[in-house]
Amino acid sequence: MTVPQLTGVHPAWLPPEAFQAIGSRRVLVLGEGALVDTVREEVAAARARHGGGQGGGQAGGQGGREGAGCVLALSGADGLPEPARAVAAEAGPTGAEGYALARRDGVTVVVADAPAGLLYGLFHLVRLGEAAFAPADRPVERHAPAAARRMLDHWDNIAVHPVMGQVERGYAGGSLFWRDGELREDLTRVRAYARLLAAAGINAVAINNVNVHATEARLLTDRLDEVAAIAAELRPYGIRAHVSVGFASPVVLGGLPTADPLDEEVRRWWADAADRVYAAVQDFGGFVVKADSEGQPGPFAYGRSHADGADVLAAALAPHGGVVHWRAFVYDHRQDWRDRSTDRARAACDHFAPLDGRFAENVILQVKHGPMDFQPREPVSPVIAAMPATKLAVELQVTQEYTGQQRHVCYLAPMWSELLAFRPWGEEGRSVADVAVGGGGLVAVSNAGDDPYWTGHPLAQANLYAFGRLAWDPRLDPAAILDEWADLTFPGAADGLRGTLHAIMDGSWRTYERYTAPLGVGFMVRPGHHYGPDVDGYEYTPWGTYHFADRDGVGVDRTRATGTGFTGQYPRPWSDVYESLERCPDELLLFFHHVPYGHVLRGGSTVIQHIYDTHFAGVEEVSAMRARWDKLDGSGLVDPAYHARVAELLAEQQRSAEEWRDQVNTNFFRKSGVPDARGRRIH
Ligand code: GCV
Repeated sequence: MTVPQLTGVHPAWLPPEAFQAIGSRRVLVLGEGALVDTVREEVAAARARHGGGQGGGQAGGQGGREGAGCVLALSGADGLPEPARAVAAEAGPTGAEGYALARRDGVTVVVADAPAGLLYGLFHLVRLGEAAFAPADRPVERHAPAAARRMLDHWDNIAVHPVMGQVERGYAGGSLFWRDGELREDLTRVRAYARLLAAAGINAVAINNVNVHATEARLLTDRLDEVAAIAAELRPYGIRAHVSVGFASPVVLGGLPTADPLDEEVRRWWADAADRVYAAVQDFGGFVVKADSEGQPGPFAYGRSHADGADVLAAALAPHGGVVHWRAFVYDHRQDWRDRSTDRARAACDHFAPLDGRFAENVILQVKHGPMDFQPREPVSPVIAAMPATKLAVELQVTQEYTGQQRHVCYLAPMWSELLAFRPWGEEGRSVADVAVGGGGLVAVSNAGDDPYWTGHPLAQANLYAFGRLAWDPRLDPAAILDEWADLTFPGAADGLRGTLHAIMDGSWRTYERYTAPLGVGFMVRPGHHYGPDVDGYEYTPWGTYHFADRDGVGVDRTRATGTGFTGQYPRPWSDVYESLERCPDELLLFFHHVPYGHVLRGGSTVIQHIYDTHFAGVEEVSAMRARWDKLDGSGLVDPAYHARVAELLAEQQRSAEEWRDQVNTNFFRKSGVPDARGRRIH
């Protein structure tokens, strides 16, 4: 294992300088195992660059700074030196991925029971930098991830899809894994990606799109060596590979006449497929399945339930310890817009809640965080509260499909943090984070690609970092995560940049919401690619994504009293809060209620005036973000190319925000006939 070196690619949150504190000291690494070797290699690479020492002797000896030293050790390792022994004894068991960190008698110590913990401990030291070696003793701190699985899903295709391209909803160039139908010859970048992910706390990656097309289906058969090659690059950083599979694989790949999950031959086919995969990749994570959704095949074709469907894959994976991520994103995408009784928001709960308790132990039901589809504002999905006897994973979208497509700054950690802290059963009950960490963990759609900055917009790196950190600990403060990311990403300059980064990024999700989607209305985007405004673009389509705006009012009546009854899918108190026009939070009003434009919000404004005000304010906020960034020009705090790219994207964000403002305001002015109370220009 060698630490990957890339040229021409931005180092994101692991620039060489981030290893200065470790690399300039004498470091002792003790223990056996592949991930311990990774730690050793990391330390050796840091030392080679920064002139510290590493060896089998005592920490704190020659070769580094006088009196400095560091021990990274497995708690059961031979020859554990005194400070590490004492820290291990005081810390007690650290678990499979946890570690303890302390500083005693001038030696900084990380101890872990298992190699993965040591790797995460190393990255903790990287985050701390010099602070890890401050002269004073540091009491023992124990760290362990909240969720056992912290996963990224890639929507990467092998063969370039005629409409969706190489990466579906990808805004960061091509796939890190494949190019034009072939596995990339040089996978160094995949290893560098794994390294970044491990430093953020991720430990699982699904490598291909959940929409499984003909070429990608073959990852289970004659392209299995590609899975093995990618898995080999992820493994040194503790990341397991998972693969998205098509439910119809027994037919498509196996030539069977059916994919009926209750058919014996089908069950055998899946068992053989799993055996083959594990023969090639012993630490394979499992399958991800999008079934009966947006044209993907599924068990409904055979009159079977999704529990039956998931079970056949689960049974195949169980002997190997693998899991099935079965997605709950099931709805009718061929809806008749004239039919007001069908409500896409209801679909996942209607399909899955009755199956609670019927899924096998190794099935994880992967639920999008909202009931629709990653809109800038949605309530939490009611499925999260409706299936206490099922392991649930909550799915987030790091790729910014509906939040500016990595052309707009939109720091998503505040949104995720808010929804993870939401308590579906009220203040006394468990939170969304509790459900996820006690169940299947957190999953997100990745925003990374072969772009030189990894994520298209350089500042979108913060979203990838923040997802990993929140999956590790959902209670982390988004602003503190931003500091961490900035300290690592801009070594030596973070102090000068912090104010600007917070001013631009902390509130950027709310700013985005202001100039796009007011009060929980979603999908006012251009159909297909989903960038830019189109107020009625999805209004009369089969996708079930409506706002029902007319000359009198706007919003979707999802109440039990007069609407689709969706509010009834929530437990109390939210079923009552959302049902009530008076108690429903303003930001979700139009998600739950259809109201006249003159309806007065809890905040005191009318709905129409709120639409105007927020759209003007959103654009002003973008102008302020831009002015702030421009001030950095020539400051020496940011590399000029980085600065230029962000500046260029902010200009596009401003153009787009103005377009949103003008289209949304004009549309609602024309529909309602109500002028802006402040007389601003509406076209
Ligand atoms: C991978 C939305 C996106 C699709 C995506 C789908 C999903 O509908 O627009 O591109 O498909 O979600 O999550 O499966």
